[in-house]
Amino acid sequence: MPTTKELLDGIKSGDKRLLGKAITLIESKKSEHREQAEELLKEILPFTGKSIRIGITGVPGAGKSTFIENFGKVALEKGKRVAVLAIDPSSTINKGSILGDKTRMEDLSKEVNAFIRPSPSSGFLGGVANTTFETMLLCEAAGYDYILIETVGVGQSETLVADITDVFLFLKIIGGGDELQGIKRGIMEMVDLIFINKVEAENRSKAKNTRLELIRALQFLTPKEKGWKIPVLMGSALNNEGLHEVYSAINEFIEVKIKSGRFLKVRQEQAEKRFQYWVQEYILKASTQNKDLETLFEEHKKNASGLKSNPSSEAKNFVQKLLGPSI
Ligand SMILES: Nc1nc2c(ncn2[C@@H]2O[C@H](COP(=O)(O)OP(=O)(O)O)[C@@H](O)[C@H]2O)c(=O)[nH]1
Ligand SMILES: [Mg+2]
Repeated sequence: MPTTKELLDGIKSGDKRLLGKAITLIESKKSEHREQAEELLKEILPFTGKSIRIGITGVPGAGKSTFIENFGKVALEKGKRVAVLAIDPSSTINKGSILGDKTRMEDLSKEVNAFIRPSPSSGFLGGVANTTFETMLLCEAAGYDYILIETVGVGQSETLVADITDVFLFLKIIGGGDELQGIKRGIMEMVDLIFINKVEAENRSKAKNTRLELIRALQFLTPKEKGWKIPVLMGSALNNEGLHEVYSAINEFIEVKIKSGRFLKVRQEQAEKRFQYWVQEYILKASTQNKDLETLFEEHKKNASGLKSNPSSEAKNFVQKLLGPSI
């Protein structure tokens, strides 16, 4: 592993190879790597925070990767630099799907001003989201203006991505049953922008109906950001239609957030959540750092799994022994 200084200089000078190595360091579970990762994160912090962090969700096959490929090109045309990250829960199971995505972003992955990094293929979702958050900071320090995070439209990963991004885009396709499924799934509370994708000549009028249905349904919801009416845009990622409108809408939304002071406030709230995540992580780690504690931890865990004792009281008893009776 290169030294922290080599990684820092490499990241700041736009060296993709060293950025890749730094991300691998962040994703590593080894404690010596974690120490160096913490050191590097401290060094890069002054160079972070300047990008726009965009989360993109939608059911598998909705066209997220195709959208990212062509939306990325729109941003490149405007002289911006684009980084693409992914959180794909299925990758922890079949370790395969991300490869499909890389092939979908073939052009973008060849661009000098674009960087694509698939989701780590191991670890629980919470952890994946955390490494993605830190990977985002590295990409920001490397000077990428837009960080696009693709996730799959399944509950937990959507919430996690909404929790680390500035704007959350829902890619919807028409047909295939109930148009308002997204609303039922409660995703609308998290969404800032909707793009109806795969709208081509043969389904344009149906798409217009879907758009009106969504606009009507959105009237009953309080948007996340005051003064922002969630736009329902439509087009075709494959045919590069409607992507410029999405680009403008995203920038307009960020302006609204900056003017209202919410941009910074939300980032502060998100950093708090990351802090809480790490407190849990370090307490858990401390719980098994020596033989005695580990035995105690296992004992209480066994009581809980023995179903004869309530898990929360076992946890409380254990943490009281770890941190003292003040709990
Ligand atoms: N007709 C049409 N097909 C599209 C469009 N966007 C994506 N696709 C196709 O839909 C399939 C899934 O696309 P992909 O980007 O992998 O979806 P993801 O699973 O959401 O990332 C691929 O065959 C794409 O070529 C579109 O706008 N129109
Ligand atoms: Mg994809």
